[in-house]
Amino acid sequence: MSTLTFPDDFLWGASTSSYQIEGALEVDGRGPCVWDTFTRQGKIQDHTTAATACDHYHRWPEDVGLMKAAGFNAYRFSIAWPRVVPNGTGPINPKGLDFYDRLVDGVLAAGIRPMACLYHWDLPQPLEDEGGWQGRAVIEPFADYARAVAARLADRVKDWMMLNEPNVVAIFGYGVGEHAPGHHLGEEGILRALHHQNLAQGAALRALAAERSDLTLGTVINLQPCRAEDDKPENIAAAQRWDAVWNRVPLDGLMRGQIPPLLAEAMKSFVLPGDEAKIRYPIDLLGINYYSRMTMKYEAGRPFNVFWGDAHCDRWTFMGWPVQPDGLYDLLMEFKRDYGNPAVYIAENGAAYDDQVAPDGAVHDADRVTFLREHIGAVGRAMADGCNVKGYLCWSLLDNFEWAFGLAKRFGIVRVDYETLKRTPKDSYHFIAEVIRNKAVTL
Ligand code: IFM
Repeated sequence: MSTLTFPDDFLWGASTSSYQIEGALEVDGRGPCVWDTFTRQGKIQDHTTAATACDHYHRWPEDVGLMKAAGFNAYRFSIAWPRVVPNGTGPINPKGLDFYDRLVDGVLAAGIRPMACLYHWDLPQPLEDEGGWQGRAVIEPFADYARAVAARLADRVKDWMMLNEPNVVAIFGYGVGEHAPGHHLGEEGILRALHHQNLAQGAALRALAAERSDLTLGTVINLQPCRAEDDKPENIAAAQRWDAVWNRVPLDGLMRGQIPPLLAEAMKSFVLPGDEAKIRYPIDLLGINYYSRMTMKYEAGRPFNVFWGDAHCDRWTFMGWPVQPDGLYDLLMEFKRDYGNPAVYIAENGAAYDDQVAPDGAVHDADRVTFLREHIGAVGRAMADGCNVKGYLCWSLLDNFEWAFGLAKRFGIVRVDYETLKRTPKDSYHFIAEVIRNKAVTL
């Protein structure tokens, strides 16, 4: 057994996103978003919707109480763009901002640092109707929305994340149609969506920096180490291509103002002169989401001729994702080596399992406890080896609407009964509370 300790000022908590937990989709002037449309089109596997989800919109005081009781000192949540600007552009909806105003006051009163993310996938439908992330019409509205939110909240919220996982939006939303808005636009659609999110992010970062100088500005990217399945040249090349798309377009765009050389030709028709300078920004804090590594091989007919899976793993989550805590350690060490060790925090890490309520009324989610222990351990090991990690926020506080999978996949450390909306802290919740109390994890 070994014990890894964490500094006193380490950030501990969880992340959530507006669409996945709030419900109240037609309340207080909220406008429609792409996920409302996608859900109505019958694209959700278990045919559930996010209409109620966890009803966090009304039950947030209870949820903040749960965070406080677990000893959290940080909470990353997202703000719903369609609540604040129902048409995506134009008039602000004060009632939408009122909700986040109350939430932020409640989070602060609980002694928790609110970390706000501006875009966790709920693109206002009117902006999608204008081409969404395929074009530039979204960029200025995003910066305007960022300004409007900051004008109301930045006196109290100091940590601002622009986007969450732009690569997932681009690949699954615009490339292969598995997420909203459901387009099958292939490689070019993916790269366009990535580039325009990068531009919107750059514009919003500059807008917030111009408003106030006391903010910690950043974004959230899910980085996944891409490895070739074997040493066949075509598989090595496939891994390099996918690394360029998945990791480097968002990361090198932001940190270096660079389009990955491997993709320069494919992106040249829509990258305009001066764009590189616009997408680069010296952020203060990067949120890294980590779930697993990706193992790649060549497969013709798929975007970028790449297939990913993982043949080299013996443990899987209920999502079918491999359990690879070493991948998190490797990722942090590689990031330190390649990007000069800037401040990062784990903005999401967690697992869905097929949780059941036991006869004693509790949820004994031993697999999730092991998952969290091993991944927090990987973070601790990377820190002991010099990585500049400031915090660990698990995904997620509550079971929630897992996008195209609906309510069936449960990621929460707190169970939500979707009939009664009763919250039940799982064993993993108590485990995290113990880690926070001890400022240490034992492996
Ligand atoms: O639920 C999602 C979240 O919205 C973004 N990151 C991955 C999570 C699990 O799929």
